[in-house]
Amino acid sequence: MPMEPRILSAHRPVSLVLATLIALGSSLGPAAGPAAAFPSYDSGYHTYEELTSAIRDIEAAHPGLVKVSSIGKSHEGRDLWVAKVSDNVATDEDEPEVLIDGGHHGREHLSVEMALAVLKHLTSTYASSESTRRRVNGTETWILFNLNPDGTTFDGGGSTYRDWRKNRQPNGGTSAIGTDLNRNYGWKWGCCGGSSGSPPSENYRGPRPWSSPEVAALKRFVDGRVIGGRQQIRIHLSFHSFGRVVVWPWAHTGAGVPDADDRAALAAIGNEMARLAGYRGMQSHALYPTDGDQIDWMYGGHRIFSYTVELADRRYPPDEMIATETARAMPAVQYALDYASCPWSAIGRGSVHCPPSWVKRLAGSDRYATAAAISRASFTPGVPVAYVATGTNYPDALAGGAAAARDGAPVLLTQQGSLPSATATELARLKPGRIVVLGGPSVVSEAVRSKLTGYTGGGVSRLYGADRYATAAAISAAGTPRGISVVYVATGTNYPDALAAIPLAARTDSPLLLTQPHSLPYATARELDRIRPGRIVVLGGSAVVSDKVLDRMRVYTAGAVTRIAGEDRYETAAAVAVPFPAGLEATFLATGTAFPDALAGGPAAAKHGVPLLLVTPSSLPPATAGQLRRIKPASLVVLGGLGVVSDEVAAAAARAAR
Ligand code: 3K0
Ligand code: CA
Ligand code: CA
Ligand code: ZN
Repeated sequence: MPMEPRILSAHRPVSLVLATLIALGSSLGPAAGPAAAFPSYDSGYHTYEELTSAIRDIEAAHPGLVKVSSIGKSHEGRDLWVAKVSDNVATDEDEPEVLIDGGHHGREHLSVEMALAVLKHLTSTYASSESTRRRVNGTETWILFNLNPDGTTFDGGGSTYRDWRKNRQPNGGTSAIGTDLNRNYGWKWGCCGGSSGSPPSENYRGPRPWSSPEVAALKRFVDGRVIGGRQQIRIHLSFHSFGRVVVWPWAHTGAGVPDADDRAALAAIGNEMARLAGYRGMQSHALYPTDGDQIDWMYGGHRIFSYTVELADRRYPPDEMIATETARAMPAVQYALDYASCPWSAIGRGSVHCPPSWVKRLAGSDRYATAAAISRASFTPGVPVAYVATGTNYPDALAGGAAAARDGAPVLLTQQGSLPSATATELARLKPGRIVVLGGPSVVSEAVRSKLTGYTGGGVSRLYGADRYATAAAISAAGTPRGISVVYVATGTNYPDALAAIPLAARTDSPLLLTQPHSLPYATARELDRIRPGRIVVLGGSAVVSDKVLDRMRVYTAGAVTRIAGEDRYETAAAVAVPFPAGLEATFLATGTAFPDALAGGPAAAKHGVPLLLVTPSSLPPATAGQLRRIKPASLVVLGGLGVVSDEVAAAAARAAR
């Protein structure tokens, strides 16, 4: 039973174990003190120790479906156990996730029994029930059994209950113990008279948000479910008791959440869960105002559809009621699992908010990881060459993107002074024949260049000039034959036109040169003079590349100098897509308002022979929609996280493409 010493002794020398135990002192309550029990008439409830072994037994009986871990420790040092339930449970699959928790309030023992009942239900009916299999296999359900094991243990530890709500954290300067965990969340904490600032109060919010180790651990866990810029948890149920109600955000104000569809879907799902359990449903504030509570943070901080479910009709339901009351609420849990993949489908708005499965999003936690994800999705190990450019500006990656597209190679990004781990991991996977660094030592350091030599057998070279124009010219000079049929020229002062041009330039192995809006840089002119292309195509209208500059280029070609242009970057990208045929395997979508997530997209789209269109973070421009309607691609590839291309924009693009 002494959990902590055993874990410590497995990893640390004995003297350190002793020192740690002494340092932790009395906070190691569960290891040191007598095992707590429930009052004898309620022995059907699980003590913390009984709960721990029950969870472990179920995990052992269903190793492929259940994986138990700890999200952290309570104030007194008890592990906060979470069970993940899914098929292939050891793998983080791309499935909608659901979080269920219990035990915020010490005396609400039925909420812990409910969490355990959910685990029992999902595992014990998995083999016999097709609908359980669908729910378990289709989602990744996290069950956090007891957020306040110190409080529940204290409450149940006597011959009668102690009516204890808060955790067991001391408050400096007072003899009052405990923080109300459900007032300690950092969203509108203490804002609105829905909590107390006084330590003796039942609703004491703590000295600051997240001050309780239990709520801080839950925050770390939930924040950690943001992967590739997306919160994986879609629906959250927090079990409490009592009242037989289901409530949803906001709790701190009577106003509904601002987004109309979220507001309607929160209510629709909440009301249906209530109906299924024979409960009442309402916005939390209508029950009574609270602030710093969990569901407001879950929704406000993460846009998770979050519900407090108050079980039963009395404070201390006798243990005979555990089975009936948990069974009564189980249909609400099933409903939540059923709607996790797209909560808005509860109000018939699924196609607006949830892109279909043939829309693939390539995103990482930052620009470097996004570029790596884009590369990983399109390029296979053994590529002849990989290009590496700075991630802090766009010109080098764009001019290099055309060369990469020609070579069937990816562009990856780096910081000036250090190679990001996502880039390193992708290079290790790719094993490129050689590596080309784009830009001089002031943008990609010698240290990074030298580090890159470890990822290829073929050496690392650099291409760069005195400025972005000279760098683009140098990249072109390294691989463009004289007399090539067409050269593309885009502004060097913004990225969208050049980005969209890369897949088109790739069709003729053409280089991409850069120009200033009102004057043709010397390095660009000199490279055009060397190539003497069959014709020159300028990206964008006269506002981005002036007519004067266009005229200056005429001396370098016997053919025409023409524009591909629209009224704005979205129209220009759409015009670039026109030569691509309908019925393509894919079309790429990038944001037209921020370069970092889009930079690596050009060569990847080129690799598939498909165009790259632009969207805003929150809207699908008509010109983009028009090309999607014409091309009708079999799939869409969205570059970057929700912040740069929302699911709503991706879903709108999908509707345009069908
Ligand atoms: O979101 C909520 O409305 C929370 C209600 C919850 C609370 O924290 O006050 N009710 S309880 O304490 O009686 N379980
Ligand atoms: Ca799974
Ligand atoms: Ca997952
Ligand atoms: Zn409660």
